[in-house]
Amino acid sequence: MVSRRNFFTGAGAVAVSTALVSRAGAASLPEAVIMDKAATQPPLMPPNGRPYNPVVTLNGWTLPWRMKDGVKEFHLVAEPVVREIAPGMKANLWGYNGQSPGPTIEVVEGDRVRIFVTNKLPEHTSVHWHGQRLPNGMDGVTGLTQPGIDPGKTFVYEFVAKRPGTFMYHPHADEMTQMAMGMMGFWITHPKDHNFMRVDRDFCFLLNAYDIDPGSYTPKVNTMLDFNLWTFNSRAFPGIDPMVIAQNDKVRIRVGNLTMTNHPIHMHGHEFVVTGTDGGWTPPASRWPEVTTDIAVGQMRAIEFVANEPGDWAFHCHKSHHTMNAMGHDVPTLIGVDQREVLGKINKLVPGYMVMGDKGMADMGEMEMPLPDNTLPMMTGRGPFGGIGMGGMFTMMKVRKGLARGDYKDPGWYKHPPGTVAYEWKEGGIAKPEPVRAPDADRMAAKPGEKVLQVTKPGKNHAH
Ligand SMILES: [Cu+2]
Repeated sequence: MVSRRNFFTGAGAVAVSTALVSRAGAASLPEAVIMDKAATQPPLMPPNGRPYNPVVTLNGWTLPWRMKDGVKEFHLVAEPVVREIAPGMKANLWGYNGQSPGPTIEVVEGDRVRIFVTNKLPEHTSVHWHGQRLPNGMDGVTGLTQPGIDPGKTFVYEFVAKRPGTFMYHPHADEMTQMAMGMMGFWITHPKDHNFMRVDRDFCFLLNAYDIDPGSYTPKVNTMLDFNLWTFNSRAFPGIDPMVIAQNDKVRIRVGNLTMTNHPIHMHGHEFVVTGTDGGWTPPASRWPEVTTDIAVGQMRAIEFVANEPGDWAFHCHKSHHTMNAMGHDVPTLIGVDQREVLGKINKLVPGYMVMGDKGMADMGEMEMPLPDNTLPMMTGRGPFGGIGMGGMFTMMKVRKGLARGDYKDPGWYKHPPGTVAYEWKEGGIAKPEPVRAPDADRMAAKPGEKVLQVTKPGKNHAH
């Protein structure tokens, strides 16, 4: 972590210290800690206050606080930030304390919390504490419950964290712009009894989305649906860290959705139950096992399971366009279209033009096509067996035997026990045996060279 105060240390620090101390003393603002890394930070063990089991924010961090007369004091700074979406691509976003999303705030049920919010954006803002029980005037809706926080001003929010559970924070001020630019963060209120619904690993992240043209850095804020970067905590795979888990750990994953559409979040290898929603913990009798849960806009879900199957298990949004990076859209479907003749003609006009997508799009993931600077290829993640063919809202749960408690280091690729990986079939040493098929199978399959794709333009053959 980088402290803003670090700027004042070193030579000359003594000379100016008196002035700084008296100014800080008068203002009494807690330090605004900033983060300069997009990597997942280790859980922040509470240095004071009541004990709790901290969460791990995927590609994020938890904001340290100051304890003052029994009140937990935090300092959020709303400001423009540069966020690395994945190695090779950075975005000009707005966020808090150096990153977008902002830091996770962790408190305990019953804590009195005071949050100082300093606005370093070029326009007014506010912070709404999504899901909290609090005095109406602390709810952060510009114009309705408070005036906007003008650039350069600091506002104070103060309330008791009454209900334990999973929350978010975001502006209610020019929100179409400010949320499209990445202003959001996670909030966890831990239960007073730190053994209540205790888990071994507790992960959290937000679903968000951006529309950034290939080669540019700043999101288009007027986009309503057609986003091209689908992200977990403003990171796109392969920029998203894996969730590292010890075998047989009880695991909770908390997800909040601040995009403009729903996301069916899907887990491989295990079943889970939804143990928490925006409104709190679900009654145990209301839970059922599933492997996908749909998270609507503005919702939070906490899912739980025992990670007893070792491996590298995929964890992703099941909308297939959401596991693609930019360039995934506005590409015509050319499957089955033989472009060789066209290619010859185009090459006379545009030397080096490439045929794309006539056998599907998989080849586009690894294509040696020149991309504009600061652009992520559609699907760049590589695994031990080759290209993973996904980007966007995708990561892995790496479940390993014998990991120490608190060890979140990437353990590398899973080493499969012998005989447990899908393999190529060979018959008598022949790698590509002709499959035996029913006598009339040929009648149903397309013959080589046969025209199987017919495009009918709507309107031509329609009576209306
Ligand atoms: Cu999705």
